[in-house]
Amino acid sequence: MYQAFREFLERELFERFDLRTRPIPPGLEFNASDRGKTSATIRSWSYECPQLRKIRYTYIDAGEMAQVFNSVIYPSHHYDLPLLGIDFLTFGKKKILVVMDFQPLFRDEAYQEKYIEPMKSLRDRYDDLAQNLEMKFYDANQYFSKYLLFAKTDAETVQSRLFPAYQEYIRLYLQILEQTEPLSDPEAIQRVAKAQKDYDQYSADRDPASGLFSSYFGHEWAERFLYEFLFEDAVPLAVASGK
Ligand code: BLA
Repeated sequence: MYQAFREFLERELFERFDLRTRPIPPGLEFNASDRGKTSATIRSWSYECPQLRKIRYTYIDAGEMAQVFNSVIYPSHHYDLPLLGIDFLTFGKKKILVVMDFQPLFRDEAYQEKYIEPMKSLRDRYDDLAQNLEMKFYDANQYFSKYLLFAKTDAETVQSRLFPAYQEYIRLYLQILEQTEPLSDPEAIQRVAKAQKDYDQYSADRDPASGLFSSYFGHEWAERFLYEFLFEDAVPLAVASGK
């Protein structure tokens, strides 16, 4: 269902950047489960280049039970750009939830103006995909912008509306990256590094997918996937609290 989305992202990135494969820890790149009624596979890709220190995307294919495409792009610490976050989920025939955003690292006016306002006209044209739904797991005021796409929708709209919106968001993001001057002040660079690390911790602590990973692939694998791949700069809660 989202394969064309994955292929588009891949093509855009490979055309613009000199990408190298970024290693994925052993055993986490692919897994298959036959625990449920239908079999499920999970496959991940990761790349890097001088401007983007971590590109990762994951596809879960559990046939009609679940189709998931999830991605985060982390710029180099020399760019204070938001992260590009994508989470497209289809469960069964009915439930489709799509989220896409430039996930801000900072919340000051100047930052909003520079990195978030450019999304406005796009978001206005895809108003139907920005439904102001309430967040249960995350806090909309942390690492989400006011122009995020967040919708409960249907398969038809995924093709007719989400696909073009997605392409425009990605192109805009890469265009902003190309126009942004890298930081040179070590303190500014440190601040970005810290904000990106905090994003990983925040996301790992709240990730609504850990139950899903556990149910298909077991708790141990799920924990490794979360803390060694998806959000590798986060430490597990029990460790963080010293237990
Ligand atoms: C929600 N994301 C969800 C849910 C799941 C995932 C299972 C809950 C759906 C429900 O309501 O039942 C799945 N999250 C995943 C998967 C991965 C993951 C499969 O990290 C990893 C492979 N989530 C992101 C990113 C964004 C994001 C990058 O990982 C940003 C665009 C957003 N996901 C997001 C939001 C929700 C969500 C906003 C709704 C959660 C809420 O209500 O608070």
